[in-house]
Amino acid sequence: MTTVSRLDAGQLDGLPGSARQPCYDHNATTIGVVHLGLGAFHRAHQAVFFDDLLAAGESGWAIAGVSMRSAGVRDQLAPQDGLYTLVSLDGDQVEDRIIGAISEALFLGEERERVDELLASADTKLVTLTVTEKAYCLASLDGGLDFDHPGIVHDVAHPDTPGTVPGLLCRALARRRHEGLAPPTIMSCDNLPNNSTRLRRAILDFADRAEPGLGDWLRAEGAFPNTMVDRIVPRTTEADREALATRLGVDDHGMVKAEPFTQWVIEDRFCNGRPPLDRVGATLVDDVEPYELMKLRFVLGSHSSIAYLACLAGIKYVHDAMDTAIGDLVAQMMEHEAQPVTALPPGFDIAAYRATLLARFSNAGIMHLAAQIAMDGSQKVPIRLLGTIRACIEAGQPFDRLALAVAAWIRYASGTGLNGESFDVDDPMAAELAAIGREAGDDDKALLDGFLAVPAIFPAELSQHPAFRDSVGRWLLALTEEGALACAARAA
Ligand code: CS2
Repeated sequence: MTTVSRLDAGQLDGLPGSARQPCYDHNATTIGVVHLGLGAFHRAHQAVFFDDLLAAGESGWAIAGVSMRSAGVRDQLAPQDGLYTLVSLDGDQVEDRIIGAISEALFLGEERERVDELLASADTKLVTLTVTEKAYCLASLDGGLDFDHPGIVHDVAHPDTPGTVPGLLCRALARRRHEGLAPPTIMSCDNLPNNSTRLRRAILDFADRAEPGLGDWLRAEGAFPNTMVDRIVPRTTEADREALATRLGVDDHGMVKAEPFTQWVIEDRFCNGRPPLDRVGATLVDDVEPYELMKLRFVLGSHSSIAYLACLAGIKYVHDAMDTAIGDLVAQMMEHEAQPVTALPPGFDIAAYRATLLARFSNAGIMHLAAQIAMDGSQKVPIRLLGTIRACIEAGQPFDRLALAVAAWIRYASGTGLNGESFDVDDPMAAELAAIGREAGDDDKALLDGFLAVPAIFPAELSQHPAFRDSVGRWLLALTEEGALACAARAA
């Protein structure tokens, strides 16, 4: 392999013409956004919109990215001036783009003082987050802050060194209030419905407990716009980095890869400046909910269905699964089970949206691992599959294809596949669910009863619903007897 040096600002001019580069003066920008959760999705999605904004002359919207839990991404980006390559893949088409929007990459555990300074800065007008819902420390999906959460217990007792998102933001907000500064707009970009509303609940609960008056000040002065974010961003591999090094002649430790499709729908509600993201392709709306439901029920429900059936069928990549009956199944599932119960945005072309989505899943260029999507099923299945099934039941609509996907997840999460193979289930509840699987052994009825008895996943209205139990139970048995592809073909 040619000798390559690390990507940094000094090399931008020398990169091969194939690499699209920042077309603005990095030094002339000001940090206006603090982002918590410096993962691949942020770097392939929001940061790209802000890079376009900076290129459009809006120089006050550079980003300081903060990793909350580890120094890994900071150590990747800081030595290369926050620069990284976004590799966009569509079949055999590859586009390399150097993103410069992240001016600083920080790790809270080692750079708290700088993080505090940025959160309290008058230049900081927006805080965005991709930290996953677990980091909100909510007692339940629709509940308030969990004051028994170990991190919250710590932050209440040690307000000067908070480690949780609610604790960290409340400390910064209290400082801004004391210094007479307006709060920044706080915008979640996590994959869940009413994302910023849920985050607002966690922050207000902490504020009410931590400092008299802070919560009411936030209720009066703050803004927490909900958002829907969409871009498939598979995990980057060493082979991806080596291919990039061959193309550009640089070793980019912070590269990310993604599909070309990207969508950002934002509730048009800001309290401290308004980033003109609609100038660079984002959609500013009054009501995000229809877009959230579409994302949840069409994109994520299909993704999880593909993931579990593919894993049971021994298929590694999403695009390969789309070439089998699994692709037919999700096409029919979207049209005949998700669509009849989902209120769409006015005038929305749902047939075109479904066709685009099937093409996105079939994109062989991104090499999306089914196992990556299969992670955290105990958190994902309730909102991606069970929510749609509940809507179908309420509307008297069929949900047999969705029930097959639920049965596939149960079999997968049991830890033992259809041929007795073991799955390395990456899930906060993996141990509990594997224990149910072991207890059930080869008895599919016992496996069904064991899983449906977990209230954190299956609410009583489902676990005690005869048609739901019957449909999932029949598919569990059929998966054992016929296999995943035969079931997908029969259900499609
Ligand atoms: C995927 C999502 O890993 C997963 O759970 O379903 O990351 C999905 O690729 C994105 O939300 C698409 O916008």
